[in-house]
Amino acid sequence: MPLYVEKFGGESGALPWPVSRVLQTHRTQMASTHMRDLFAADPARAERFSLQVGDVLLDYSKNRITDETMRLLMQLAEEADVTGWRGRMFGGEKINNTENRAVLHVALRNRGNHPVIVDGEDVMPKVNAVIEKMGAFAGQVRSGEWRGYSGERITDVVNIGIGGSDLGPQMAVQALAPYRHPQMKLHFISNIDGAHVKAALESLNPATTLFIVASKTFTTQETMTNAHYARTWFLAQAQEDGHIARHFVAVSTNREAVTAFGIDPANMFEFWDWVGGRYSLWSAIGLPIMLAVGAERFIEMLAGAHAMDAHFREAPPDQNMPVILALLGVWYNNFFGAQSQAILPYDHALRSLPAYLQQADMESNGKSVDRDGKGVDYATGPIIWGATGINGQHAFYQLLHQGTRLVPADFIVSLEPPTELQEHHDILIANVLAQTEALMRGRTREETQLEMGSLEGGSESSQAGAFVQHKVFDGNHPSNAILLQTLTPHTLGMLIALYEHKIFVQGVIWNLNSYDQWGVELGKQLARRILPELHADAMVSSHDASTNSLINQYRCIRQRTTG
Ligand code: G6Q
Repeated sequence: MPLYVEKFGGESGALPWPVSRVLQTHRTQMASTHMRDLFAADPARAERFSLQVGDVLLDYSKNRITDETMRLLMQLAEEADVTGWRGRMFGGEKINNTENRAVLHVALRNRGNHPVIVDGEDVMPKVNAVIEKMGAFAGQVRSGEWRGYSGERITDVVNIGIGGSDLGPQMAVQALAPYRHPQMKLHFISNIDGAHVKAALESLNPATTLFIVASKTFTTQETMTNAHYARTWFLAQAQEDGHIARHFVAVSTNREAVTAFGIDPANMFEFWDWVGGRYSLWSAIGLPIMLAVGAERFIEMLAGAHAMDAHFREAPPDQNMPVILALLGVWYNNFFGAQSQAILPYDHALRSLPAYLQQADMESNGKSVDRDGKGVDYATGPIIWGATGINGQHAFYQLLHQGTRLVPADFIVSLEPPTELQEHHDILIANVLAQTEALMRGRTREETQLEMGSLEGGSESSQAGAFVQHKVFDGNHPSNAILLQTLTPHTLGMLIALYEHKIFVQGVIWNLNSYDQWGVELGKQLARRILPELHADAMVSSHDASTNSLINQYRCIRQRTTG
């Protein structure tokens, strides 16, 4: 039985490239092809559809593809001019056209140090200067040379930031936990819910705590409110404003606002408008990562990303990992009607990766107008979701196996065990391999009957027949296996850069500007309008009936609780 989405898929209009029509016809031809048969017919399939870059292996053989599919998808990349756009990005052209900005997170990890020109200026000297300044600062804090106002060493670092100024460093600090300084604890405050900041500060000692206020704009309401609260909390004990300099540093592009907050500009780590928030963990926004694991490890992470950049820049499209991953995503998104993409790490250290990629991908390609502001009639970025795979197996995998939706999945695995618990690791690996196999193969009615023993005697009752159906799996569910030799700063850098470039390539194929985020800006404006109305004396009536009523209910509660 065809999947629901396949039956009603094709609602998406055609992509604006000629080969799209050919791909549509090819997809119809592929409708009855089962991956099980493709594997049976070609013993070399896994080898042919696998690619190794350094310590990262991509096995994409469990996809609904043939050589012809890949040939057509490569043609799609060519017609969309992926190579040309790639050159424009690396060349510092202002491909973020709605904000008139270059897109140069690749310059932040340009370990080869070749000049990167923006507005006639090589940005590498200032990139390197900030890395050096971060390194010197991190070194002092980590060694205990940097002391708090009472003369004690710093034991806790609190990053106050949100979105791109939170998710990246938080994910990377967690991923690199085995490399962490044993006497340094990292905390992340993002939520404006007072419960978050209260709980985070509860067990901390102001005298041994360092705050990083991380905000590209230094105007984001959530971050600034939490930062002001933290400053008040700190001063309640430290008393003197002069002590702030030992305990508050800023990461921002806005020197004026940092100074106005009371942070010494000498304690400000700079980055630039050509670094998008969700691509900023390579910049000074990565300061918490450096404090946790040290400058050397941080630079190893940059070097890993640089290695993936070099691969993306140089490898031919059909041997190019980000290009292949992107095209497979487009194949399901635009030709099979798949609405989402699951990210399933089988590595506890990567448990925040799905949330990180959710922002990276959905903020970049969740757009409905093309680069020229014209509405699109084809599907663009998918819904990105996921969680650690092993927990997911006991929760949402049921839908992946037997639901009515097509959900392409990326399984991310570290081959070497992260601990000495070898048996745990063997079980983990056995599970991920079993899942990718089961999703691909499924289980036929016959196999199910044999397993249940219900074929014995030659016939089955209609009751038994119906029951068998519950245990049948269609299979043919696509997945990629991304295998890391082991999770290190270097492979983490490669992995993140792999996804960044995948997102870039998909943006090119969907003809989007992947680097603006007007939806986020709207949220920043709207709440500011409602905020004063929450403590207005008179009933609020300037919105729609629902919003008015919700505001007024809150006003009543607020009046009651604040007297
Ligand atoms: C990322 C987005 C957004 C941003 C946050 C925080 O690409 O622009 O998630 O990172 O809104 O912004 P600030 O760093 O300016 O506080």
